[in-house]
Amino acid sequence: MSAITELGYMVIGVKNLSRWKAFASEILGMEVVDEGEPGRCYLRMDFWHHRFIVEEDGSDDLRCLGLRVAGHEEFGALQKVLREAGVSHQVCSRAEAQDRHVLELMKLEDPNGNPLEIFHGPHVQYSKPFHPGRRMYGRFATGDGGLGHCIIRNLDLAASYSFYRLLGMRGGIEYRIPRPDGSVGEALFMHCNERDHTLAFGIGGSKRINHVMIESQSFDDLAYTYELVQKHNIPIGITLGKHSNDHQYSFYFLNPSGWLIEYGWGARPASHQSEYYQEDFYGHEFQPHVLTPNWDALDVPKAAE
Ligand code: MBD
Ligand code: FE
Repeated sequence: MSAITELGYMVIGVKNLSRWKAFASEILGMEVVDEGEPGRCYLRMDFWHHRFIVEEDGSDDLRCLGLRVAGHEEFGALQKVLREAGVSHQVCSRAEAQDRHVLELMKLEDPNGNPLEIFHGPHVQYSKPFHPGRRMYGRFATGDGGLGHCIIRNLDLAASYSFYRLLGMRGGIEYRIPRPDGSVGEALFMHCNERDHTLAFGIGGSKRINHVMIESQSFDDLAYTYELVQKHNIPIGITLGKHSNDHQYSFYFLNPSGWLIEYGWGARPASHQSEYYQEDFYGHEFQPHVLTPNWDALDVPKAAE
């Protein structure tokens, strides 16, 4: 009744907005929308007003995730669930909701300190067909599966699991990866719709966000993006490979903020039953030498600064 239905939007903070605009359009194929607000642009992937709000705040990190519920009643029911569980949350003003282009909005934090916004009623613009920022063979796979998935900061897998269960998400430990020192690395994956996972925990770095996965409907867009990334010498953090949980064929590369974009194709739907794996099908070699590059030195399209 009160459950999250999708990862609807993300707010990201960046150091260099013009570089992000060029990267989002010319490498990722997203549509950049500038509404004249200083230090802000929007990125579209489909009919929604935006899937990303990009703000030039210098943080180069996730500002918040926008998690959708179905409607007004579900929004109210979730407030009750949070109140009864003692999770603090702030229901936002109409002006704050309007700033996100949604009908109703509340703000809270997960147990890892990741800022969340729960909303219903996104602004969807069917009069404005998606116009990719560069050539695409097909379209992004969004729809009922939301914008994609991301891996965010985790402090305690059990606490993350309980919190997102409260929000109506399902999932569990899906990878138990043996490490050379004999210990085992565990990663938690949670879903809320037919996308295999929407949020994952247990893999990370120093930022709130490790990566966001965006998925193409066409294999040709995966291959074309791979070629573009290589042509512009954008560092690849994890090589092409296929994941065991979502069966997605994907690769990971650095964005101008120094965290990763996973670009994928061909995922299977969520299985709704637990399974675990020790490794992927093939590929997905981690490239440990990939650190935040000097973006000035890369041959990446740069919008007029
Ligand atoms: C994923 O999407 C992912 O990013 C990792 C690290 C493992 C399985 C699926
Ligand atoms: Fe992923």
